[in-house]
Amino acid sequence: MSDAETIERLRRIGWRGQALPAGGRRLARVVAQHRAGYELNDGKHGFGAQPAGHFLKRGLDPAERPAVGDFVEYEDGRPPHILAVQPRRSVLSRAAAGERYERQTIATNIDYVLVLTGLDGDFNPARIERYLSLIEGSGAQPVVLLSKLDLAADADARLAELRARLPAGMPVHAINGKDPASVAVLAQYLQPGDSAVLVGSSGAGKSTLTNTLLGEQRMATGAVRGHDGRGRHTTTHRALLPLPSGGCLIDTPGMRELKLTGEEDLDLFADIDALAERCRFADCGHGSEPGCAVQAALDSGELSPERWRSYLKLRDEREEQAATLEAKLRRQRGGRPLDRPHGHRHSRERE
Ligand SMILES: Nc1nc2c(ncn2[C@@H]2O[C@H](COP(=O)(O)OP(=O)(O)O)[C@@H](O)[C@H]2O)c(=O)[nH]1
Ligand SMILES: [Mg+2]
Ligand SMILES: [Zn+2]
Repeated sequence: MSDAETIERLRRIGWRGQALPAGGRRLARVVAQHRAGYELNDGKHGFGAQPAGHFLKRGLDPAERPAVGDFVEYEDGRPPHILAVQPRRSVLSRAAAGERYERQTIATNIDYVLVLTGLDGDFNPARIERYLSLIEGSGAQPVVLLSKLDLAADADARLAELRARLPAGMPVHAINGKDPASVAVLAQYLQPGDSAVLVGSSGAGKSTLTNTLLGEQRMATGAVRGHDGRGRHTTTHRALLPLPSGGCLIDTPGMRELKLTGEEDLDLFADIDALAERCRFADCGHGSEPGCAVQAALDSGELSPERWRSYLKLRDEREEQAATLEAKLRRQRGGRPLDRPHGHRHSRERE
């Protein structure tokens, strides 16, 4: 196979690099990660691979290990070995649930993050804002999707509520994930060479939508339990799937917890930051202080109480995670202070 053909094949599965690796190394994309190893695809074939020893060293930042979406350099063998991860054009991560601070990579080299929420009991604008905050620094574009349009009586009202609440220009689509005609609106995000990752709670309809886009029932879907609108956890690992449209889709398992990493900017709430700048006191707590611009906006209805609460929750969590991250990095540096504070591009308070 000529280099030109190899490059053409890799382009189709989303590669944007210029030159193929030298030294007999080959290139493929990570399409799945199992406990027992990785699954790669070179644009033509899928095959298993193991990470080289240096990826297994203790103390290695998990963010440096191969993740779904990565283009990796590997050497043939039984099994093939992943030697290096190519630079990523985007990385979507979250903090792992649990006591210790650890960043977990959800997917890399993606162009769009499709945030899927059911228009049933799953509907929750604050959770959508949490996802959007996580996506902000990823390098990928967010797209908000509302599924189960066919089941929702009040879809128009919820759509209007969400559009009013989210920044102008944020794409929001309501769909029936079971209906190919309804999901056709997503073609614009799934053109040849595009990569999109689907995120959302378990039961939101990720696997159902994936199957409709695939044109076949490849992913197991879960029946919704009656009482809470949630599905069973049916997707067990992330998997990247080439679609008939030419794009690639990553289906993720439902993520129970979506902790911020501490590096978010919360640009989604820039208007609230701007409001707070207008408070009479620089250290205003936005409670009962006189001249509080936030309270005035809440009173006038300019700022909704739900959005204010959502912001406070994410802001506090971001601050807490940023402090934990900073402490961890300081420990790793043997107690030396950081030269670069994380996640504080915008100062929260006037100084
Ligand atoms: N009526 C209807 N049901 C849907 C839709 N999307 C998903 N479902 C159902 O919701 C349940 C959970 O869907 P699933 O795709 O397994 O969710 P996942 O956990 O996000 O992968 C299944 O019973 C699906 O048939 C939709 O747009 N309309
Ligand atoms: Mg699923
Ligand atoms: Zn105030």
